Amino acid sequence: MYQSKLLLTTMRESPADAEVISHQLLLRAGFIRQLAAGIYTHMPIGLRVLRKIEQIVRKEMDKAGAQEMLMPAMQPTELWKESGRYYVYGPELIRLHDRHEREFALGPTHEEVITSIVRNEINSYKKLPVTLYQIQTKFRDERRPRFGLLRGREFLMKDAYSFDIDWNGLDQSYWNMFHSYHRIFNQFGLNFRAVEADSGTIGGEGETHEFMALADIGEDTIAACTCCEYAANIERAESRNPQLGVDEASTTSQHEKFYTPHIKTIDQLVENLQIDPTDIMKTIVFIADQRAVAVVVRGDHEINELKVKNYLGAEQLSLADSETVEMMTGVPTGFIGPIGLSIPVLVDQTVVQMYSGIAGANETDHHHRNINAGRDITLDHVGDFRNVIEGELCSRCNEGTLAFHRGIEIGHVFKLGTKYSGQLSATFLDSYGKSQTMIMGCYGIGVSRILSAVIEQNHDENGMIWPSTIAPYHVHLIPISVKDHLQMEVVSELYNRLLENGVDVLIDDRDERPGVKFKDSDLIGIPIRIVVGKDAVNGNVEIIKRRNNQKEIITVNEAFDRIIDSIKKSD
Ligand code: 9G3
Repeated sequence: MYQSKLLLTTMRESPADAEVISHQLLLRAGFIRQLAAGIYTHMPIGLRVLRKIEQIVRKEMDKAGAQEMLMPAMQPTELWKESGRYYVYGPELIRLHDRHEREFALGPTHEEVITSIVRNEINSYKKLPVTLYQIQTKFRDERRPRFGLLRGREFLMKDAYSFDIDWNGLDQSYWNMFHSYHRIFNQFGLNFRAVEADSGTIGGEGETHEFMALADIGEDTIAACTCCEYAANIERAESRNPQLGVDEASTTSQHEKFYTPHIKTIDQLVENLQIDPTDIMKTIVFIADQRAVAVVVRGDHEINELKVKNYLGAEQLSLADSETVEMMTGVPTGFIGPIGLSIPVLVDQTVVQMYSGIAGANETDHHHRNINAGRDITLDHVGDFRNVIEGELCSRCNEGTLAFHRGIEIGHVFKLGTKYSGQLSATFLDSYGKSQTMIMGCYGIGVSRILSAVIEQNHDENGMIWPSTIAPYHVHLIPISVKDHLQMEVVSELYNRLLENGVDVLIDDRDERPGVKFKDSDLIGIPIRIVVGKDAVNGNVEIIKRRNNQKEIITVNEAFDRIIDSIKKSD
């Protein structure tokens, strides 16, 4: 491609509203242009990367035995009423009416659509299992789109759906997809982790994993063991509680109430009583589906609302405000405690081991001390209700500890079970002729989000650094003077040889100063640069590797061989 022809406008400065480096570089390098908040055009050079990402995804999906299809973006909302999700999603689900006043949703995902197709096409176990996928635009009206392609309102997703006759079949489909995801993300050169995740609103009975590209600006926090493979989204991560010696638990005196005027918060307790947060049994009241529940964790721990919600199987969970607390328990906030409460009490397993704790006495200006959890608290509900803390022991192996990382979710795989096939009656006749419900899984990759994740992990102060597998071009061929016939001879001869060997080449044939060309070349991050200058007369050119800025004077033939080799090694 000749750069004088390519629609490519680079910018020296990045727009103020671009907060993260990937968003800044995508704009400055002319890869994307914003049409509206969270809605972007992929310009020609950006689309080349997007298409290469798609092709790698497609190749691995096909290798995994999945079949590609393309579903509509416009979905009749009747399907969402059938699945019961029509009322679950609010303004994020974009709805419209056609000319006949029929209501449609712009597809944010396609569980309902794919299940409605498969239920019509498959009715025998002989046609199962099947995994179907598409690479298609999704619409989600995010309240706060930001970070460019990382959180858009219209974006490209690969979404796959598997249908099996039983749970064992789903297990095979799930791990088949799981391993193909590793192959895909490795080809992008991404530093990623597959982490145990929470199946969230999509529900489904099974396990689920998120694929996280490690990046400081990532919205998710993951806990990964320093020794073994364990890694989990903080939403569900567990740690191993060090077992306290039993003898301490029996040596404390009876718990007693004592006067604590206006001492309401953890800090005030610590300040006034000269104690440590680990001595406190922090009790917080939540409203779970309109019912009040109290949750007790140690003073230095944070309550994990998702763990509480999942334990209760609640649809909604929110912190109770102080009026509600007073109304529900008769006790003012700040003096709530686990002993003698009229509402259910969920006690974190770490609290159960405490033998001389301090907590609100459920009476204004009073607390209890010397609380021995095993002796003094009704332990109807004991579980893991807290966030893990960095450095805690791994719950899976015996030597590792948990390290925290920020991550960008680039993939998500779910075991859905019969959540959709049940609701939409996707059934089949088994080998005994008995009607059974298909067992489903679903598997997503944020295709357009990959561009940003790769840039976040591969850039320097001069711009992007693309791995050759998805670079917009493999080689940037730069003549120093386009008016010098010899230089242009060498350029076009090398260009044609490379093109014949399937190498993607961009020639910077603009009549610009070398400095301008080199700055632009650094910005768009093409992995190999070949500069053709005065030394061409001796048959020499300069090769520059974008990743480590390694430079070398070599002959044109050596340059050709180096380029072919490096693409084969694929970076
Ligand atoms: C909606 C809206 C937003 C959504 C969903 C539904 C996320 C929704 C979860 C998934 C699960 C999997 C198949 C590919 C992999 C991910 N945001 N999810 O279901 F109506 Cl507005 O999309 N879907």
